[in-house]
Amino acid sequence: VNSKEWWANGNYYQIYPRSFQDSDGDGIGDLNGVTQKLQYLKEIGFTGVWLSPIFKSPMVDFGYDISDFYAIHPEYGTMEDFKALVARAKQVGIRIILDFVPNHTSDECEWFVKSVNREPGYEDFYVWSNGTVDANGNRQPPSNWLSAFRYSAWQWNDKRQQYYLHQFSIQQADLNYRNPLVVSKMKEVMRYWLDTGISGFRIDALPFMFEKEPYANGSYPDEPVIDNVSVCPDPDDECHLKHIYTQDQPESIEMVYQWRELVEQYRKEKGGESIVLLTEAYTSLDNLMLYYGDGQRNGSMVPFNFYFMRNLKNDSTAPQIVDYIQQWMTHMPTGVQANWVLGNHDNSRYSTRLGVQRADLFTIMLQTLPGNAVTYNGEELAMTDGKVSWKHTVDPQGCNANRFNYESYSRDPCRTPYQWDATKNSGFSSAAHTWLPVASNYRTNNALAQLRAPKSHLQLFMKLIRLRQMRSLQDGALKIKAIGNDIIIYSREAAGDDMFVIVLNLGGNEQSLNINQYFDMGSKAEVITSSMQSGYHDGVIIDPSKYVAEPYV
Ligand code: TEU
Repeated sequence: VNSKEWWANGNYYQIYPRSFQDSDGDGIGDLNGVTQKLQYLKEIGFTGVWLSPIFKSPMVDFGYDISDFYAIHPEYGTMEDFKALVARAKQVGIRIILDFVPNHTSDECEWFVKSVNREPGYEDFYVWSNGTVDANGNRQPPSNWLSAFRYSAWQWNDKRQQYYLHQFSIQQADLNYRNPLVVSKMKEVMRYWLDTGISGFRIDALPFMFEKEPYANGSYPDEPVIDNVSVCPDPDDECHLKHIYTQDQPESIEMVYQWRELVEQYRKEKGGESIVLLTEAYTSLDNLMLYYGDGQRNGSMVPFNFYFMRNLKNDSTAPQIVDYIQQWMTHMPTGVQANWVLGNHDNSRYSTRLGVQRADLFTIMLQTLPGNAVTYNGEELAMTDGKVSWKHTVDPQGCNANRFNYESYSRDPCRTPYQWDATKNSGFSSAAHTWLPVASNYRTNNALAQLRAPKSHLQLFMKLIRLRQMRSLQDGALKIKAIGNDIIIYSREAAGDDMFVIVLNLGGNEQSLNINQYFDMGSKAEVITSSMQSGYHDGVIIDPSKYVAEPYV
C-alpha cells in the first residue's frame, strides 16, 4: 500500500456520540461535545475519528435506525454544529469519518411510508413478500430467516398486507438493493455527506445487504438450521441458522466496489485527499478479503478485523495468536493494509473480558503490528463495561433491552458515558440523569487521573502511538515467533532503520530471554516488552522521545 496515503497506518478512533460529551446538559452526548474534545484526541495521536450515526433517528437502535439520511439528529445538534465540528477537526488535523448505514432505514423514514403506500417507484424499495398460508389457514412468514436481534426477520405490515424483511430490529426495514432506485438514492446520500468535507465512511452491516433472489411466487428458501445447542442454545437467535442466503451475497461485494468507484470519482471531480472506506463485516477471512478487492477491482481500504475482539480469551496461547496474525497477513491482497480492532459499541469491552493487564499487552500489539489500529472510545483508558440493569435502560422497545434476557443481550454496558474526570457524571454531563449511568469506577479510572498518574494505560497508549512514527513501525516487515505457550516475540524491520523487537509475556511467569537467539539484533535494535508480572503499564521500557521530537502531554 502507498503508506503516504493519509489513511495508511492510521490510528482511528470510534466515537459513540450519545456517550462521549454532553455540551448542553440534557444527559445525552452531542456534536458540540465532540468538537470540544478534538484537541484532546489530537494530542493522544489519532489520525481519524469515526462518528457512530449522527442522523435523525427514533433511537430504537440509537441511530442505526435512520429516519432522515440528510438531517442531524436533534438531540445531537444541528447541521451548523456538524459543520463547526468538521471545521474544528480540520484545524487540529483530525479527519472525520461518518457512519454509512445502507442496509436498512427506520420504519419512520419517508421512503418506508411511500413503500407501504405503494407510491410509484417505491413499491419495491424494501423487501416485501406475501408469505405463505399453512394447513390451518394461518399466515406464515416467507422463510425461516432470523433477525440479528432474535425472532423472525419478517414482519407483517397490516396496511400493505405483506411481510417486510428486517435483519435487525422490526423498526429497521431492509432496503431492496435489487432496485436501481435504492442504489442511486444511497449514492446520493454518500455524495451529500462528502460535500460537507468529511474524509470517509464506516460502512455498516455490509454482509447483510443482499439476500438470495425470491422465487417466482415471491417466497424465499429457508436457511439450514445449525442444530447444535453448544453453538447456539437459543433457537430464536440468528446463530441458529447458517446464513447462506442472507449474508455475504456476491452483490454485497459488488456494492462496496461501486462505492469505492464513487469515492475515487468524487476525488477526481473535486480534487483533495483520498476518501477512506472502513467496512464492518463479521465474516470469514476469505470473505473479508473480498471486501478489500478481488485483484481486478478495489473495495474498502480498511475492513475491520474482528478476530482479536471476538476470539482473544484469557487463555489464548501464543501459538494461537501468532497463527491468526500470520493467517491474516498472508491472506491480504496486495495494496491493502491490515487493521487491528479491540472493541466497538456492540461488544463487551476488552478490559472487562480480559482484564486491564492483558489490555496493555493487546494495546501494544494493536499499535505495533502492521497497518491500522482502530480504538473504540474509552479503550485508551482501559475502561470497563458499566453495570447497567434493566431499570436503567431507556430503550424498552429497542433491540438492546430484551426485558427477559437483558443481561445476555443488552449492549448498554459497553456504551456507558466516557470517563473524563472525577467530577459529577465523570465530567460527561452536568445533567441530573445521564441517558445511561456512568460506570461506578469513574472516580479512579478517568482520563484526567491517567494523564496525571506516573504510569497509566493512557500514557502507554500515547507513547506507543508516538513510536509508530518510526519507519520500522510504519512500513517495517513483520517477523513473528511464538515461544512456548506464553511468549510472543516479533520484530518490525525496515531497511537500514531501527529494528523494534516486541516481547509479550502472556503467561504467569517471568522468563529470562536471550532475544539475540531469535533475531539478529544488530546495534540499533530496541526492545519493547510487557509482561503480566511487572505491574500494569510497563509496556514501553524504551524512551520514545529518543525517536520522536513530539513532547508528551
Ligand atoms: O452491526 C451489524 C452486526 O453485524 C452486529 O449487529 C452483529 O450482528 C452483532 O453485534 C452481534 O454480534 C451494525 C452496528 O454496529 C450495530 O450497532 C447495529 O445494531 C447494526 O449494524 C444494525 O444497524
